[in-house]
Amino acid sequence: MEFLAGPHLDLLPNRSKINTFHSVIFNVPGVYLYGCTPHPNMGMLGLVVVDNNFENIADIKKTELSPVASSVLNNLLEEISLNLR
Ligand SMILES: [Cu+2]
Repeated sequence: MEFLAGPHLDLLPNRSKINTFHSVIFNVPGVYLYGCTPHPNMGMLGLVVVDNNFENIADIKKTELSPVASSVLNNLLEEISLNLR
């Protein structure tokens, strides 16, 4: 996996190795978008919300993705906004 967007991506480790356990400690609050390294544009994406902080959500929405991946991202964003209510 690799991070596609998020606050201070420079502070996070590089993409994971395939079939290897990968752990990340998030020190900066915010929303992080990650994708399966070979297939982010097929929509294999996920979001991590650290410290319930959504300040950078506009940047996440601006991430350039394929039409399929954009639609998956929109669904994920919808889900986290439903969970906020
Ligand atoms: Cu994949």
